Amino acid sequence: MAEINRIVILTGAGISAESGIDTFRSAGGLWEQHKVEDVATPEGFARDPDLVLGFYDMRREALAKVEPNPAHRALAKLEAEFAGEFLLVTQNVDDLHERGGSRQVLHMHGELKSALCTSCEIRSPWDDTMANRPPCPVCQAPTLRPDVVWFGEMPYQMERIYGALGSADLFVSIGTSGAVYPAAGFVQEARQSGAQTLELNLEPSEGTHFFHEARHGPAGELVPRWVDEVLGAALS
Ligand code: BV8
Repeated sequence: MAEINRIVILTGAGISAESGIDTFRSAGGLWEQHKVEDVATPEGFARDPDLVLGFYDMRREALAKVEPNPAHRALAKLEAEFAGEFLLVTQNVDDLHERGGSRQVLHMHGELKSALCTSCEIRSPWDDTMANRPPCPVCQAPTLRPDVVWFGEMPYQMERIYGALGSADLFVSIGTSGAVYPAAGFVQEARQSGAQTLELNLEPSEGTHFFHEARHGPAGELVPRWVDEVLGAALS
């Protein structure tokens, strides 16, 4: 294995599937239960805020019923023990990476446990409902929305992500279908700057042909094994 000093990891809904959180595109998945344009767009929120706030209240409450799995914990171990630079970017809005022990998690699509006030535009940690229009903890206006990135909105911290992709030695994509941009384009960005690229996913993703290597199976098995390899190689 070539010298690896800078690792960028991208995760998607597949890493939380074994914890019992629905993925989006699987049979019976979130996007089969709810129309994307109704619950995950600014237009949908303007049209029916009760529906959207209720949708995210349901997902926030469900977090109390799930636990991180071995894949989350393995990435926390890699962060703690890898001597080089490490950036974990997730498309997930759940808090299982943090509860699995990860300290630095870049939520490019936002977080369920954060509220964004559309009056003062300040974000506040949030672990309650929003459909009842609670007051903003800062300006008291009853104008909180989920602090998540909806379709058509700009994902968070894109400069930092592109910067890390531009200098990565290794880019690893875990549990994502590669269907949503700009995240789905990261593998090409990383390759263009000379990084090795690896896909760990239950099945080939839409972008599987862009990766140097792809391993298919459950993240709960693939990720701990891969992390031991990286940490093992670092020791030899
Ligand atoms: C934007 C938050 C401007 C809310 C989400 C270029 C081409 C075409 C379209 C576009 C384009 N650029 C932009 C677009 C439009 C759009 C887009 O991509 N549309 C798609 C549908 C075609 N993108 C946007 O609107 C983005 N904004 O572009 O702004 C801009 C322009 C330039 C530069 C910057 C910005 C904003 C998109 C974000 C929307 N918000 N989430 C919420 O969560 O409710 S997206 C949401 O869906 C997730 O965050 C995630 O990103 C996506 C779901 O994907 P996955 O996580 O991969 O989940 P999925 O179910 O699809 O797949 C799961 C995978 O896991 C499967 O492969 C399965 O095999 C695997 N798996 C299952 N079990 C396991 C497993 N793997 C391992 N182990 C298991 N046990």
